Amino acid sequence: DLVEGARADAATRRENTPLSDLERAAADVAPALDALEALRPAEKVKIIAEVKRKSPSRGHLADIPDPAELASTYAGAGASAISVLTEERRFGGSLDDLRAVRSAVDIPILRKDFIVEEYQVFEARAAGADLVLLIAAALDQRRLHELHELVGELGMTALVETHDEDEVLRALDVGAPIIGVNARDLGTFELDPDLFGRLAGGIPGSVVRVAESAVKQAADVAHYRAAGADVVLVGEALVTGDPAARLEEFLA
Ligand code: IGP
Repeated sequence: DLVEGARADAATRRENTPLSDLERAAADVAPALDALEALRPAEKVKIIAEVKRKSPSRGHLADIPDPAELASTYAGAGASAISVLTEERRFGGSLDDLRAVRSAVDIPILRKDFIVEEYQVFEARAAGADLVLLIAAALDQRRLHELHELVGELGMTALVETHDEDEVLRALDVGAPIIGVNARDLGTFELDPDLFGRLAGGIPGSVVRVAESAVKQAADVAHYRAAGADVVLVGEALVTGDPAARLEEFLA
């Protein structure tokens, strides 16, 4: 499955780059940007724009030969942060993509992957990430807590992704400052655009609420906003169209 694939790929990278090297690299890069500040609730909805080539549910979306250029376009069009899918097998991403994006923008960058080990968190920081996705469904509570702590120790911010009420409670229990609700079930790939609205009431206003997935048009952003989203995370709709034009519509 997705988690085991990500774990195996991390183990392969670890053979070339031991954890001690990564720890040093993570200490040498510029400190993480304040993602919480960048995503703080405001009068207008904010958008995290995603660099996404393909997905297991949707197949090929876009080639994206130059992720740095796409990220610059996103930043120029008003994105508050950039999400970079680094999962290679099913999403066609890489840490090279994240490094390229880091060199191009000065807004926070989210490492979007199936993160289950400390090694991957150090990789994220060494590559210049400011935010790390932690998927509650992929982690038991102890792992979620440990990885969440490490993300904070490295100066980054976690975005804890949830898909039901119990996972929201688990995210709150570890003190997640940013909680996402993914409309897509990562087991069945089914979309439920109303899930965010059902779960949002259980997320206190002191936490940044992120609606993830299922935005096709501006009305979908408005729908999430009306349901309480501070931030909306959009991938497919941006990479399959004119990214700047779409982003501007979504932010209008
Ligand atoms: C973006 P969409 O429907 O706009 O392309 O979705 C993002 O929410 C989605 O890529 C995503 C994801 C994930 C991918 C959300 N959580 C976890 C991989 C792993």
